[in-house]
Amino acid sequence: MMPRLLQPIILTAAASLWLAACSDSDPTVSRNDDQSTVIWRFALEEIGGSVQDAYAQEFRNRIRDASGGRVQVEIYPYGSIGTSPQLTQLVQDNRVHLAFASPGHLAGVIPEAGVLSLHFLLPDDDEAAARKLSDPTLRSLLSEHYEEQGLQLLDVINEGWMTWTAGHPLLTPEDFAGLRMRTMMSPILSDIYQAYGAEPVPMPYSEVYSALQLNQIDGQTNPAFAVLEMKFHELQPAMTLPRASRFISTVISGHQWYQQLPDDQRQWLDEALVPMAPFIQQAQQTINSERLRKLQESGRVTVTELTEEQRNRFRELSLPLRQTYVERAGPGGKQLLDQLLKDDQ
Ligand code: 6CS
Repeated sequence: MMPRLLQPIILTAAASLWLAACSDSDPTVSRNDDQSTVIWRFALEEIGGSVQDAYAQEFRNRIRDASGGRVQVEIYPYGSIGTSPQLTQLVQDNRVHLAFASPGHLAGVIPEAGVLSLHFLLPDDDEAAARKLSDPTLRSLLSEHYEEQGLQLLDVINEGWMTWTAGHPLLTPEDFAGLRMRTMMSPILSDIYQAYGAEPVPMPYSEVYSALQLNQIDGQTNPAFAVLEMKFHELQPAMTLPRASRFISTVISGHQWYQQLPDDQRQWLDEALVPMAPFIQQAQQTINSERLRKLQESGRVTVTELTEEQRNRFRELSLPLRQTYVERAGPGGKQLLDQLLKDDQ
C-alpha cells in the first residue's frame, strides 16, 4: 500500500497536471463541450464530510438554483489537489476558481490574516463572535491585504472551537513543557504555542497522522470534527477543550477572476454567499457536537474541559502575543486588531 504521507503528494502532482490541461484561453471560466455551462472549481482544505465540504455543497446548490443550472460548482476535497498553500497558489494561477484559505496557513503569505488565529480575542459567545466576523469594516480591511496577493476575500467562517490533543490532558502551561505540538504553518501560531511552553512543529495537515505515528510530534490542535475524520484520536488518548480559539477559515477566489465575472454570474455569487456564514455556523455546531459525542463514546479518548481558572492562565500568556502579531503584520495588522477589539458591535 502507498505510504499515507506520499498519497497527497502523488495526487497533487497528478491533479496539477490535470488542472493545467483544463485551463483554456479564457482564464475566467471553463466550459463544457456545448459551451453553455460554466464550471467553477472549488478546492477544499478538508476531506469529504467535513465542515468545509458542508459549506461547499450548500454553496453549489445555491449557485445551481440561482443560475438555473448554468453554473456548476465542482468540489475538490483535500488530497485531490494539494496542501493549503498549494490551493492558494492554484487560485492565484487561475487553475482553481474558489478555495478555502485558512489564516492558520495563509498568514505565512498574508501576515495580517493572522489576527484570526490569535487566542482569547473573539468573544466566547458564538453570536457575538459571528457579529465580529461579519463586520463590514473588518472584511474590507482584510480584503485589501488579500487583494495585494491577487486574491478576493469572499467569506469568513467559524468552523468551531479548537481542541488540543496529546498523550495527556493539557490543563496548565506546565503540561505543555517540551511538548512537540503540531501547528498550522503560520509563524504567529508557533509564537503562541511557544508562549504556552510547547515546542511548535508547523506542518501540512496531510502529514499530521503519519507524524503522530512516527512519534515526530506529541500533540496537535484542531476542532473535534477534524480529530475524528482525520483519525487523530487513534493516536492521541487525551483531548482538552480550552476554548482559547476557534478554527476560522476564509473563502477566496482570484481578484481578477471575480472582477471579470459577467454581471449575472457575480450577482449569483454575491447573493449565494449572504446566507452561507449563518448556515455553516449552525452546521458546524451540529457536526462538532455529534463528533465530540462519538469521540467520548469511542472509549479511546478522555475529554477534559478547562475551568475558567485554568483558561485564565493561558489567557494571560496569550495577551503579549497581540503585540507580536502587530510586529509581524505591521500597521495593517494593528488596524485589524483594533477593529476586533472595539466593543461596539
Ligand atoms: O490543521 C489543519 O491544517 C487543517 N485543519 C482544519 C480543520 N481544516 C483545514 C486545515 O488545513
